[in-house]
Amino acid sequence: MMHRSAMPAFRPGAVWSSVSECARGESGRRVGKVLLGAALLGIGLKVYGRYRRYQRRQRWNQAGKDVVVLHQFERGTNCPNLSPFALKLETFLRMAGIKYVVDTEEPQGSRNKCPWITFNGQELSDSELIIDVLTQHFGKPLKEKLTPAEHAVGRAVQVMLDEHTALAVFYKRYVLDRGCYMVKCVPKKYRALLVILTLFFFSAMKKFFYTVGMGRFSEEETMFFLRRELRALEDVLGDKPFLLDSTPTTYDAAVFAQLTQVIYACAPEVERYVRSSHGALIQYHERMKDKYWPDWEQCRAE
Ligand SMILES: N[C@@H](CCC(=O)N[C@@H](CS)C(=O)NCC(=O)O)C(=O)O
Repeated sequence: MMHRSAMPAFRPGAVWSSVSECARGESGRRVGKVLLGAALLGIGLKVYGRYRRYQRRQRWNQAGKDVVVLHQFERGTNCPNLSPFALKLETFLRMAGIKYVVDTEEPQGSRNKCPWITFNGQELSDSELIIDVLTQHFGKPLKEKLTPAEHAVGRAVQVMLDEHTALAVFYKRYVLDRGCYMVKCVPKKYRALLVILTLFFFSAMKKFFYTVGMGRFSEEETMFFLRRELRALEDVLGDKPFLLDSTPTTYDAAVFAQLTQVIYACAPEVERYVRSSHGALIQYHERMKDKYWPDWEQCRAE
């Protein structure tokens, strides 16, 4: 072993001169050119990306006064959108008679969440916050005559579905079934990409679901939660045509969107279960579909 005092002293000047000597050599110059090229390409791509982003925003800002630009994922094969939050928002826009155009070039905005909107030059995200802003702006376009207690029931149902039922559906889709059924629900052109992404991000997804809690449960336990929530939803619905009233309210947008995922975009056995055990929910879904999605078939991807 070398004695400490016998070790050669570290001299930064010497290191620098051997690096610069190496860089002056033929291979050093070649490496330098490659690095410079890669850096310039990276900067170029970033600048081009920013420019395209700027151009898109210019275009969206010209959609017209009070016209919503709804940024969301492309249509699914079984239903108009595989994001329940995007489907909720689009359903709300239809219910409220608000003019909108759809963009699928940038489905996740600056908060990296789908959906988001551009509205009168402003960018807004989160389906609930967006519905609230639009409701204020358009002077409560849905004429709801609900008591505070009914509003509370509506909110509780919406939060149950958006924050818990949706997690159970996503967990079944992406982890328990490893995306096998989802592949059939996305347009053909994205199938290979979905398979690669699922393989690549599978452990990250598992970790995410474990962190939020749902990932700690078995398939049987997850389905137990799902069945219990569908039962609760059917009990709140009772024999009313819509969730809380004889006419639809804002809460129906969330119910319809989450129910769509459960029936059409979770798993074939889940769809069979709902059809055989929850006729009232199926009829409710048909009622909403007929009223607000007469173009349902045209809104399905190949
Ligand atoms: N609370 C949000 C939820 C939106 C949301 O989670 N969207 C999903 C798609 S279904 C998403 O963008 N996920 C991407 C991510 O979380 O990184 C809303 O209501 O808009």
